[in-house]
Amino acid sequence: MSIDQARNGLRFAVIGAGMAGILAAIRLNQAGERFTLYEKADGLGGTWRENRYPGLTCDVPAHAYTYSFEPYAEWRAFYAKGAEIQTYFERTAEKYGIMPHVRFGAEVVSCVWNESQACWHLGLSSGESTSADVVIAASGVLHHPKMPDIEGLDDFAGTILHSARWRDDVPLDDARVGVVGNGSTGVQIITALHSRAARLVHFQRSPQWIMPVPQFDYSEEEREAFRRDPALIDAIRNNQDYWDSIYRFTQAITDTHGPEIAAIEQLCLDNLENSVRDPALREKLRPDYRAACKRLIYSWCYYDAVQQSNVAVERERIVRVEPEGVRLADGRLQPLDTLILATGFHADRFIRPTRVTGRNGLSLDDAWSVRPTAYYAVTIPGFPNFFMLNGPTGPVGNFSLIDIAERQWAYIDQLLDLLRRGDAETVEPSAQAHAAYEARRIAAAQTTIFGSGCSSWYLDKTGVPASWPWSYQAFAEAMAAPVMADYVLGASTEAAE
Ligand code: NA7
Repeated sequence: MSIDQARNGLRFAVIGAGMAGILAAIRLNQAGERFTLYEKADGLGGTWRENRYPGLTCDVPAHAYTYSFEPYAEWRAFYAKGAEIQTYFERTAEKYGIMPHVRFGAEVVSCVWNESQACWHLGLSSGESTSADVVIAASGVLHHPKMPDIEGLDDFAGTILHSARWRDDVPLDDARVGVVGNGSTGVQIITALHSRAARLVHFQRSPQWIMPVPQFDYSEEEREAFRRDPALIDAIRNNQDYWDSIYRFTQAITDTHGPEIAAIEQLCLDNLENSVRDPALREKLRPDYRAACKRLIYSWCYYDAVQQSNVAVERERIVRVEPEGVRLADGRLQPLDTLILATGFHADRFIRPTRVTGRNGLSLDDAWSVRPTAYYAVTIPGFPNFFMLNGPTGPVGNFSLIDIAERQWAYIDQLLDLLRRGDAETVEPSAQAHAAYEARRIAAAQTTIFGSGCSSWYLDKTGVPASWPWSYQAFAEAMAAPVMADYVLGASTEAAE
């Protein structure tokens, strides 16, 4: 097989048409590769297609939450709304010509490695099957809604729904609305609904650290300036203050007694003291765990919202849901017409429930029986030519996952070059390299702020923080070049012959 044949011969399957899958598809298209992007839903956008709740906003500045190669002059505000972000992804996918490669309504239910053919066999929910030499799993992290373990949810006489399963017929205007949960989602919903609901109750099991951030609109003149001169956008994206704040943030996560985390805590505490007038409400809203242990909430208007006369913060424990509303531990009933469950997601599924089976019949469920894991968040021993974007143990936090995915793609692309050149037929990390990485990662993760004693979706089921435990710069360095010695290369067909 010549080098050219090797380069043209690979067939790629990308699973998931969200931010990361679109990125992979664009890069594969630019490289002239043969690929199909499988998407179980009828549209692209992933989390931005799925989440449509009022107030949905990305907590990363809009100009930083874009692909590096596709700046966008049209953002209407510093922090963009979900619908705008969805439009951005749709436009970008169109512009880069990937739509003809997307198969919508095509859920991949199984991926099985075929040793003799050295390729993956994919089963679709339609019953069809297909094969690919390389699988890119870009199926997202937060997409399996978590229902709370509260008794009586089915008994509620009004409308009840999870925030990620929004419906346009939900009674909100002049209604009595309850929101359970105060992660980013619950907080954003409260800020959007206080001016619409007759009464709004925010049920909080644990108060949150609220980081004050500026929000402002971009005027039409500013957008016109961005259109004329994309360098203005680059200046925002590459703004040193912005990057310094990210570096400080990851420093804060990893050095739990350092000045960076102390500064974040002080900023949030000052925000609470200065923004909330009523001392009793202030105490209700005061967290009793370390800042950034859960994902920090970035908000410019939450404290304003909860001080409106029609809004109540409820810290009493929920006992059950009854037909008329929510019954609390002290016996009170909060009567409601609508109950919104902003109770988060099962963050440990990744590509599952797709059944992935690697070498020697090893299932991903078995490989992940203790916790989901991947070597440097990208590759898994026993699963050759299988690459994850935003997979387990990758960085999470208040920064752009687009940047994370782009760096991961640059890393994957270097491994793909081995296959393209015909240097190898398969590539996967060695079990030893992965075990050493995971041991180092777990040891470091336990000392991060995420492991400082709070519950959150950042923790795996054993209580260990599931994410990248080192600095942003360390991640950038790791992604710049794979350590090839840590990879096992399967002989290429020609080499074997
Ligand atoms: P999160 O951040 O996982 O928040 C879920 C919230 O729901 C959190 O406040 C939980 O309280 C609360 N919760 C969950 N179960 C219950 C029960 N049974 N009773 C009361 N309260 C409950 O989800 P989000 O959707 O807000 O955000 C997820 C990510 O999406 C976010 O970090 C961004 O990355 C985007 P707890 O804190 O556990 O006491």
